[in-house]
This record gives sequence, structure tokens and C-alpha cells, in this order.
Amino acid sequence: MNNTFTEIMNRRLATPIAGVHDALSAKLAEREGFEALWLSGLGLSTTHGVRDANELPWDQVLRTIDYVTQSTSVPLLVDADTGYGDFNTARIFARRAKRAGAAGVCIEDKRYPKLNSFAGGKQQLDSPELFAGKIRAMGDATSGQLYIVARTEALIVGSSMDEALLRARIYADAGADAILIHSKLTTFDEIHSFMKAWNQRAPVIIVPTTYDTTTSSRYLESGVSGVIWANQALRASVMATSEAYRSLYRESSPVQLQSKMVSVADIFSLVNNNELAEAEVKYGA
Ligand code: SPV
Ligand code: MG
Repeated sequence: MNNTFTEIMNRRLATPIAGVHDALSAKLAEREGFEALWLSGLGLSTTHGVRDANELPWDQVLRTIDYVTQSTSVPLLVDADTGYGDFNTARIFARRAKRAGAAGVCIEDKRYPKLNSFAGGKQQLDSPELFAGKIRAMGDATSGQLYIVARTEALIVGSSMDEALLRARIYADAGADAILIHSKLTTFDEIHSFMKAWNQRAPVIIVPTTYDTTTSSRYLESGVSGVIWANQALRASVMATSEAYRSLYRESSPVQLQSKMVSVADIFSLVNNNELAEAEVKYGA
């Protein structure tokens, strides 16, 4: 029996969470042992050829939640950006995400339309009161049956640590189950300070995209609950896919690639083709 997302968060063991962007990446992450998944807004946008700036309609996010949760059995935390507008879109999305099988939804306190945290450009926050309303609306719409993560981008937009802590407190008081604190420093310093001052008031999730050389023992010692590897597999897959196309185009042959590809049988087994063959014997005419 898999641990629920609540159990994973409550044990505060810096559990690695795999960033995924479709059902295939989700299956591969689960197969390698990840206990929880993050449906990345950046990953999902990129795989649809659009920017992580609310260019992808949210029904596409809901469809992907459905495919991912049909294909995996570990809890899925969904990156829902700002909740796609106001409290109303946030609560409708939360209800539908739960129905599609999500274990949790994360929303961030940036102004809609958001920009990826590392994209530069104008990064503006909503007021904490407005954001707290979204959190309350999501909680009421899902009767406490969906894990709600409130992400503050205070440090991303250059606000103070006090502002980040104040916002996190307001969000926890509004009913958020956990806080995601994001930082764009290349060191762990900001997160370390946040964790000390936060004093385990609610579980915390981090996303070490820029401070990725930190040793994993520091995550554990800090008391964070989850560590999201948001985009590393996406970046690795861009490199592997480019290499494959480059080689095929140049050589007009897959011979050079043989040692870097799985077999067609492996692809079939990923989507359980055997089951269909057995069903054909049982039910086919
Ligand atoms: C995502 O994966 O879309 C995230 C994490 O929100 S980050 O890109 O680091 O902001
Ligand atoms: Mg995102």
C-alpha cells in the first residue's frame, strides 16, 4: 500500500518528489521508486510547445492529471500556477483536479497570468488576503479531501524573509496543508533561514532548481517534507531526444543509437500490451 500524500508530508523526511509532464514520465518516475509526483507547469507547457505563462488552457492540465493518475499509483501533486485567475477558477480547478485523481494541488501567490519563477520579466504578487481567499475557496470546494499546498513567491520577487514568513503564516491560517517556499539563490541559505524561523508550523516543500548542488543531508536536517526535482528529467529528455534525432538524421540509420534505446517490446510493456492480448483471447470474437 502506497503512503498517502499527507503521510509523506507529515513525516518530514525530505522525500524526493519527481517532476513529471505526462503519463510516460510519471510511469518512469514511479518505476524508479519515487513515492510522489509533481505535475510541473513548466514541463506540461514545454511539452505542448508553449511558455510557462498560463498559455496552456487548464482543461489540458485536467486531462493530463487524468492520464497520469490512470497510469500510476503514487500520489500526484499538481502545479496549478495561480489557480488560473481568481478564487472561483481556483476552486473549480481544485474540485475537478480531485475528481481526476490528484492527491493535492499547489497554487502560488503570483498575479495571473504568471511567469515561470526563473523567466525574469515582471514578477508580481497578489495581496496575501486575496490569495488566502483562494485557499479557503479551494478547501471549501473539496471538503478537506484534497491536499492544498500554498506556494509563496515572496523571495522570488525580491521581498524580505519577513514578508515570506508573514505570507506563509497567513496561508497556513487560511487552511493550506503545507507551504512551498521557492528561492532563486544558488545556495541553501534562504531556505535554511526560512525553516529555522518557520519552526515546523506546517509541512514545507522546496524546489532546489538553482541550489541543486546542496547535499541532500541538508534538506533532511532542515526538516522539509518534500523536495521536488521539477525539471531535471525534462531537461535530460530534451538532450536524449535531440541526440537521437541528430544521429538518425546524420546516419539515416539507428545503428549508432542501439545501446541508447529501449526495445519496442519495452515500450509495449510500459503500457501493458500483454493485458490486451489476454483480453483479446477472453473477449474477442
Ligand atoms: C514547475 O515545475 O512548473 C514549477 C517549479 O513551478 S519552477 O519551474 O522551479 O518554478
Ligand atoms: Mg510551475
